[in-house]
Amino acid sequence: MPTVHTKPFDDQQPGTSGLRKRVIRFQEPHYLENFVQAIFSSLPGREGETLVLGGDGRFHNDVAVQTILKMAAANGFGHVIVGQDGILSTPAVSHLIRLRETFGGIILSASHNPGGPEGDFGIKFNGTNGGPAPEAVADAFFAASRAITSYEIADAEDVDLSQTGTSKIGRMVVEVVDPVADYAALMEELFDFGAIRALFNGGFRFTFDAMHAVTGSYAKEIFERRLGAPKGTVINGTPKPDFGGGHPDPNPVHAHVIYKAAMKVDGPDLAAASDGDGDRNLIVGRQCPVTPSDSLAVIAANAHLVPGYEEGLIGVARSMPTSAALDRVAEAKGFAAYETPTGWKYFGNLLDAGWISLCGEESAGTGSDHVREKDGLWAVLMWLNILAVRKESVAAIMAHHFATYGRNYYARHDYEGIDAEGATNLMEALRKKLPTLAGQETPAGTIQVADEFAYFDPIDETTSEGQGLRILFGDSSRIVYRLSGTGTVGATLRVYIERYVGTDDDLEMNVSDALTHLVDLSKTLASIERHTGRNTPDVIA
Ligand code: G16
Repeated sequence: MPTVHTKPFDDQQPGTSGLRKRVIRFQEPHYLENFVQAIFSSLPGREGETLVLGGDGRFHNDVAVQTILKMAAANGFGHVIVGQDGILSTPAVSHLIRLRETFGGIILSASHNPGGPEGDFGIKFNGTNGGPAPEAVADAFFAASRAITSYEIADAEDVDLSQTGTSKIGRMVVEVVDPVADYAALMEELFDFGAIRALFNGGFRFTFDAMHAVTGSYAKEIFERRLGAPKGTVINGTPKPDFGGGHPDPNPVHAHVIYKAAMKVDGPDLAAASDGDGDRNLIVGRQCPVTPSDSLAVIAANAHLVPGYEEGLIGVARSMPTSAALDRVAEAKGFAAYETPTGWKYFGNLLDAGWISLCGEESAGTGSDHVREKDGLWAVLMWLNILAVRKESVAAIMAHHFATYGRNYYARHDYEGIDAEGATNLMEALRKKLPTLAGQETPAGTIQVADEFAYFDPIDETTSEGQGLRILFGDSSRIVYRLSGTGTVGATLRVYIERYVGTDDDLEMNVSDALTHLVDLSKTLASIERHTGRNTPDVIA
């Protein structure tokens, strides 16, 4: 097996979710190979083991899959299960790892980031539990990438991935599988397909935007074939390497076609979308957008109506910047609630230990213990199943939810592509200021606590520092600042703004009106304009 000599690249530190860079960076000679070898070299006991491999089909997916197959063979793996045409959604990879009890898997995706030759590419490793490599393992990949001098790659022909079946590279078996079948079967186990079918038969109007990304084939199979939704329910359902020139981010801007349709008086009962690799979701009822944080809370409050969760939830978790709407449900229903840093990898231990059965993030990710990734189609099926049982509109369910638990008004302001040095300076200056802030009176209320979030993992007893700067007010309002770990150009400052109002307060305010004072304060407290040159965010999520 040929050994290829190489030199380290200095930018292969995984971020919030694996290594994400521009496609052109990944196309540089040895760049992908170095990182793959860094992964393999950091994983003892891989000899003869089985790996799952697939990606969201974005530009460079096909090339990278062939390279990784040859490297897996040269690195001693015995078997690779790969999705047909090299395609598997992120939750489907997680499921396959668990179903087939494999050593782990490699996912090729830059999630909701744009694709195509000018777009982004990414790679991450998921372990034997099906979840993203924990921080310490990702750090080991980075350390290995900095010390690399050579990599192993089999001298072999490309494998035909267009048909399911098995072939070999040297002694390693390559098994090409249908990307959809096992995942769809899992969904049938968790949800009441009969009830959802009856919902569609009763004239319920649903539209799903697959954004020319990986969920197209999954959504057509599940919604149109197995659940009997009318043909055409799934739009943009053909996966394309450049996502049809779009940006596969399921938000009101990029999924505007279904969003606008749902906001009309005669719009569909439910509009939904997923992202590049199928782990994020967007939920919009007729004239009723649902924030990811609220969606998570509603799912937690109603999960017992769904067969896979009818015994009730054990516990729940959310990432720190996610609104505390989930906590209100947990408190009322008597299950434990945990607060973790941003990144699905931090839920893994809690899920594996059986401490939580449901979790989610403000960044449009919701999931449960059925896999170890967030799962876009699962979230949509959750809503469909809940709607089928409750026989109410999304708006009625939301109104009832707020009337029961109160409402967490919430917005995330993103300042994108800002100068990295300015972003670091902003965070550093604010960090220094934190000790002086508690007790300060502001137009948004009195600051009670100002600190930097650190997470102590109760299972493996590790601590993750530096996970966001928090300004907390006495009425449960808060402002949180952190820098994104998924961007590929400059830095992105995320400012999360939240205000809780109780059930006897105004539950129907316009969100920006409800948050005005906090938004103004978020800008002055951190001197955003001085450090970034921007006074308004690029995106309000
Ligand atoms: C990834 C992670 C999520 C995280 C999100 C945003 O999602 O898996 O856990 O919440 O990035 O991270 P950041 O705020 O650092 O950009 P995805 O869907 O991009 O893989």
